[in-house]
Amino acid sequence: MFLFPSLLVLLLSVVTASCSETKTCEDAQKTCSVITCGIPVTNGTPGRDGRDGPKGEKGEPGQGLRGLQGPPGKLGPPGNTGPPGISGPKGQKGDRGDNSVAEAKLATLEREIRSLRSELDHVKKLQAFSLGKVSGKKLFVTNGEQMPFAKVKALCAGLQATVAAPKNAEENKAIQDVVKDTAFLGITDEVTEGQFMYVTGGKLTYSNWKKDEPNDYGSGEDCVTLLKENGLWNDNSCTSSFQAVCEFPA
Ligand code: MAN
Ligand code: CA
Ligand code: CA
Repeated sequence: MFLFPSLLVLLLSVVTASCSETKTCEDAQKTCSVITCGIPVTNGTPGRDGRDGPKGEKGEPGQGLRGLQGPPGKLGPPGNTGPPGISGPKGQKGDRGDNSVAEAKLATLEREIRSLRSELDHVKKLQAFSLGKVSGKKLFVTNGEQMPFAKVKALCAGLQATVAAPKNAEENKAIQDVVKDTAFLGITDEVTEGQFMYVTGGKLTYSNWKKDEPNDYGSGEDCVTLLKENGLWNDNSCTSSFQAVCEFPA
């Protein structure tokens, strides 16, 4: 805005200069667009300073000397505990002590073990005899109780035995003879429907199914029972209760 008055003064000076020397004021009126008649024109006072220009680019770094390096910083916190070192070398063997007391105790224990072994052998023979055990043949034992299949498995396992599973007609007859009612056998098709396996592992090598069995009746039957009356097999519900029979190896 304040540039304008200066420009106007300048323009007026030029026009006045070109029109005031040789021509009359009237003549000048014919040729000049701006005319100042009668009043002599002098230059105006200089305008005010313009606004500050934009900030210049950052200068080159100075040539003066750098300041001295400061003092070292404070000591940092201590580091974590390192891993344990490797174990030291093995010590030397100690002196041979007096073993006599320990040796006497050991001799007594060994005598007692021999005696207990002998007594156990005797009890086993008596028990086998009382249960009708025949040498070279499996022993089938029942407590006469009825329970679901899972309980029969647990009961036999607790006796270091397995659920009775006949591998031939003779074993099937031995189980039939020992039970007083329908009993579970250690055979199921729980893994693959229709594929009966021994619970101890492996496919069936002997079976004695009743006519029209197995039929996976109702909501399904994955366990096997032996009928007291004829020794024939029927697939049955594992959650129903039947007599528990365990077998001990021959
Ligand atoms: C009937 C038959 C058998 C089945 C039992 C279930 O005896 O259908 O196949 O296992 O019922 O109680
Ligand atoms: Ca089944
Ligand atoms: Ca059935």
